[in-house]
Amino acid sequence: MKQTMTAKIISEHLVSGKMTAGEEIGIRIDQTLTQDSTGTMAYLQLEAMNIPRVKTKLSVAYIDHNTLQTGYENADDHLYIQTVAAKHGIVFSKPGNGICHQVNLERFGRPGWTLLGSDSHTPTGGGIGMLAIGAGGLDVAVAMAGGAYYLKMPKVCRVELKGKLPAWVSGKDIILELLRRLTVKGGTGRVFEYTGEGAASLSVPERATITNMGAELGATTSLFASDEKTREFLAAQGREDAWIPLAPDEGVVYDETVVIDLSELKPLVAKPHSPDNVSPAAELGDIELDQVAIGSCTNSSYLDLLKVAKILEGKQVHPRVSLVIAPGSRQVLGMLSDCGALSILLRAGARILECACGPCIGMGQSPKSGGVSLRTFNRNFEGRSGTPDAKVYLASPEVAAVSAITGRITDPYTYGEPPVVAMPQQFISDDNLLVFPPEAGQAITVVRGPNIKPFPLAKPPAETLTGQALLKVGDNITTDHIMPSHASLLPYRSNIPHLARYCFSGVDASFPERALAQGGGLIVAGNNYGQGSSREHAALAPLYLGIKAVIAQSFARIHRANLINFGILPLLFADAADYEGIHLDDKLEIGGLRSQLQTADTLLVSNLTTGREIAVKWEATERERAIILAGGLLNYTRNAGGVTHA
Ligand code: MIC
Ligand code: SF4
Repeated sequence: MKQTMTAKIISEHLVSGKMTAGEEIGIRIDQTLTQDSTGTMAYLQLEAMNIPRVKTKLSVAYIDHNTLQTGYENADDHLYIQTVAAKHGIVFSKPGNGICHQVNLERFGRPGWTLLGSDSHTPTGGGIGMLAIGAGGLDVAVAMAGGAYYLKMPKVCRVELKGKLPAWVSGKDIILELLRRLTVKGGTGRVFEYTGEGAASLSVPERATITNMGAELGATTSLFASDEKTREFLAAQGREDAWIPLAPDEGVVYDETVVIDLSELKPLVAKPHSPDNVSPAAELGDIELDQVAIGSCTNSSYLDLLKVAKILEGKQVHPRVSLVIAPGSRQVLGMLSDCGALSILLRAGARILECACGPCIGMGQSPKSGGVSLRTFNRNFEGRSGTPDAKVYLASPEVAAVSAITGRITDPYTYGEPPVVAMPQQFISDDNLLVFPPEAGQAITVVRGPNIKPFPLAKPPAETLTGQALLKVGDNITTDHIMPSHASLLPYRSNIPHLARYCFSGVDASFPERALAQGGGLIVAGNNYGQGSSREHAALAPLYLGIKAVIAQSFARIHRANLINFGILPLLFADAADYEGIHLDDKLEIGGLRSQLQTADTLLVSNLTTGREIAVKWEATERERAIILAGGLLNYTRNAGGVTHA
């Protein structure tokens, strides 16, 4: 039978289930990655599983998010991760080595392998033909312990890229175009496979920009073929042995097809406050900028920054604008330095930041109040920059560099000839900031500073669920709304009691206090609840506050899995219109819960305040039912006597 690339990789890794779209499948995971803001929790969970060494072919722990060390907390977490990684046979990437997705692509990614990462942008690896999926830290911990990763078999959507990119248009514009067409929920339950002459013509970094931002579509992951360009990229990284060919079978039938004619694309910009709010740069009107930020796991490759340097050569950053540049990895920074591009950037007036996530997650460089920032990043959710009323626009490095000079969002088309850059024959990589784990059997003390706190454990549900609707929110609520993350909160990712005080702080600051006073309750939401990050904290903080269920019109994939993993029920309105029938503070009750959770697909919720009864869907697999009944994935794993090996 003819197969897509997705089907080829999944069938080689399948441990349970049928490969029919929508059915639950379990797959073996070859490689895992964690980063520090989700990693602390993931490793505490791995420790709770009592596994001496990881069972994957390779696991890497990156430090890239929490690198502003304004107190002891982040450094405590780094040392905990470093020592726990050494103990369990995990490679440790020190702070300063770069952003997990960029470094993983350069140094560890392999076409045809599966990668599970505790970060939603793990699909970056799809740029070299890796089936790379983002998940909550607990799912990644289970994979490190040798367990399968369970997901719904996605639909496979072909994105046919026709023609050639015009001058000044690049990979970022392709994914922004897809976001414009399909929106932030358009990719739910899907893998996007990029094919056609346009896909073949893109460089690996451009492919990785596209697969990275597939996360913004809500996609399970995205894939490019592993072709000659991939082989050349891996060879230039000194890793040609990692290359295998991967392509869809000729004539394979896809579940869906989208066609993009590259020659018709223009430089695009996503406007505040959503990555799908996209317009051509030329049609935005006159938007004055206070800041331009170049970097993040989306656009911080050597080729991206070389283009920026060529545009800025001999020019000056506009007096009003602060231009900040965070190279994606030490390899990128080293190469910019060696070829002289770094001096060009400095002379033009750029502020060079550490190779880390930095401003993308509000770790420094928050704009002025009401400030306007143009960024090459992937997310522009309200408040994410650390400045609640800032306006963040997203665009390609080309648009960002030209706009840094003009001081306003500028279509670079008006700017002259585009920069021409070529893929280097050889990347430099010294790997000095990678710490490889010692052989098994050595005595290693895991160091836990005062910032490391135990995490809350869910309890099996009671027979009757009663509680108030403590919060009612609309569509597309992000994990940044649920559990905000910026320089002052990120250091507490291993301290849930502290974090929980800020749960939903930008939406309704009284929520944590009300939830604790009521002994918990429920949340009511619209479509695509929990989009964005993989952070489990968006489930753990509500769990700590006593939230027992979320009733929504639909959920984002990773967040739904996180809710189940931490024993919170994700329920769907059977009739979307019933959303209107629940008001803030209404008292809700679900009777006969435990027995129904086992088999029922529909549950009845009594609104004790209005006297109405509504139906909610409990569309769960057998495994998910068992996890909820056990009170979360850790309890479930313990009851099963440990992780069952894939
Ligand atoms: C993000 O971009 O939102 C993050 C910060 O990388 C998150 C992970 C986290 O919250 O720690 C993600 O994308 O999963
Ligand atoms: Fe880091 Fe931003 Fe990428 Fe998240 S999206 S991994 S914060 S660079």
